Amino acid sequence: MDGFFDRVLHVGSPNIGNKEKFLRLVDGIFERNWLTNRGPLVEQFEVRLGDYLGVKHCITMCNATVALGLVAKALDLRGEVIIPSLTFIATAHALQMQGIKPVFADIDRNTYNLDPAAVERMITPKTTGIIGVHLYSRPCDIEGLRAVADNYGLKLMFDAAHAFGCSYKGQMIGSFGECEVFSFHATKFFNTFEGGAIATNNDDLAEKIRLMQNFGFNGLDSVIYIGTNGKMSEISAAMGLVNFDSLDDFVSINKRNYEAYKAGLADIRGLSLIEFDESERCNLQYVVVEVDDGYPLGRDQLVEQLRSKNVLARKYFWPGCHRMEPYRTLQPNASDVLPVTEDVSARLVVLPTGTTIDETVIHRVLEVFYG
Ligand code: T4K
Repeated sequence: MDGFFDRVLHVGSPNIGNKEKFLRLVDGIFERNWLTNRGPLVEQFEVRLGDYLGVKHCITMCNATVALGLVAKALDLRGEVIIPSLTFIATAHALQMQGIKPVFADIDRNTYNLDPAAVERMITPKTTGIIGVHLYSRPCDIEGLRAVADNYGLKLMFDAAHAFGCSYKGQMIGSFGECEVFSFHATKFFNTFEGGAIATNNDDLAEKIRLMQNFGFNGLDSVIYIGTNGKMSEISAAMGLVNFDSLDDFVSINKRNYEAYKAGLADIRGLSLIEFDESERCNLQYVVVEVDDGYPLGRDQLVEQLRSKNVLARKYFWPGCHRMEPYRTLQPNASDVLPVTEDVSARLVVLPTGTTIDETVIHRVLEVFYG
């Protein structure tokens, strides 16, 4: 089986729509000589995003990490904010960079998302907010988190980096909590090279975010907030507009790939593919397998086997933010309250999907699992 794949199969291989249309849009950018700072493509893209998500405001951003930090500031989050540890490090860093302590709460064993009861246990007088992460496209227990937030007077927002195009109880992710933050990074199923967006139905918050993403300017010579440079460029918006036209195709391909993995893994003892609620919309951008004790290889051995065949499987998001710096040093006892996070993160393998692979490739990837 050596030399199995002659190219590396990546988890985050970008999906790219119609290149000719993209190049035409790029020509227009050069003709107008307008590259960034709310150009016409960014404005068009925001309208399309808002319509698609059914949300009043959708503000494009340079990336989701800056967006998370900006929103934390705009919502006046301070002291401590509760988040999961099983997430990309950006969720924690966006807070820590603002001098806010990310407090890690444990997750639900079945959904891998924040467990509202665990969140409640982590609340202290310093807590000001909760950031739920819709991990691997599966929505958080939004109602459960809402109840906790309301009971304690906390702000609730969501890191929806994985959940563009997904729904919760029939409503698109994007309009829950104070706001939701999407990532359109190259490795996401829908990308704008780098990029992201903040979606909200709150008019005041939207206005504030718009100013804060442009240094806080509210006119040529006037600044009214502390702000940053969080703007999306025209070239990214062009990519977004083009990829939008292929959005349904990207989802269908992910679905086809997911079904191929599901059929192939069904009979292998000790491996389970994460499942999605068929009644909801889902982008299926991560194919995540949990390795149980019944499988002959440990998770790390399996990943090594895959990598030896050029399948660059990932261990997202092992070992959890709490075991990475600076949190490992600042919060040395965090793991005491994260038994589910610790167990789950040591078992997950994320496999390649998206438009650059197909069922034939997946059948060969599956051969590695059969041993
Ligand atoms: N919140 C959550 C829950 C997130 O998952 C993320 C990002 C964020 C917030 C922050 O969003 P952004 O600020 O990035 O908008 C990658 C992505 O860089 C990151 O966006 C993503 N989550 C995370 C899950 O994955 P790395 O460090 O694993 O990336 P890297 O360079 O190892 O690339 C992943 C795979 O994709 C590799 O096998 C190579 C392949 N790849 C990558 C790029 C960039 C390609 O084939 N082509 C490419 O153009 O973080």
